[in-house]
Amino acid sequence: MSKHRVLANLVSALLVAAGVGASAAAAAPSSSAHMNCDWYGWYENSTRVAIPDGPSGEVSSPIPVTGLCGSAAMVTVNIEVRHSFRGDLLIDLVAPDGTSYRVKSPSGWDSADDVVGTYRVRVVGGDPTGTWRLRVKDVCAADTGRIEKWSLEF
Ligand SMILES: [Ca+2]
Repeated sequence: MSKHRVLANLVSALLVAAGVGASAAAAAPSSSAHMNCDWYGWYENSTRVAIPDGPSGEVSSPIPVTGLCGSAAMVTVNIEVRHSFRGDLLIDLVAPDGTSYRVKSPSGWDSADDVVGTYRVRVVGGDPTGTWRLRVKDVCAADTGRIEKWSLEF
């Protein structure tokens, strides 16, 4: 086997190991199911939800996701939470399969208001169809707030 051939085989094996072969196959629509789905999706829940005060306040806001092709490995989460002491807050993104991904940890030193920002969350690849949830916990008494809105981009 030539040196060039060995290299080609190695690259091919690495691509398969990295799952590139699988996604390349998925990227070439061959069935009608793939023709009725989108490769990009933006979903929002703008229903205001009050966050019960800590130390054990917890609330979650759902976003149902449908119509996406392929699998999700990275999700962009846009969050607008209004709160008078954001260090109280622990925020997780919960996937349809129940796996939770930490978006923000609480901090007793962070006395600023509000959590407003965009977070890139790496998730275990899989079918993104189903109900995603933003779960917000308030771990300390006194200050309160609400989820104003949040959205997901795939
Ligand atoms: Ca609180």
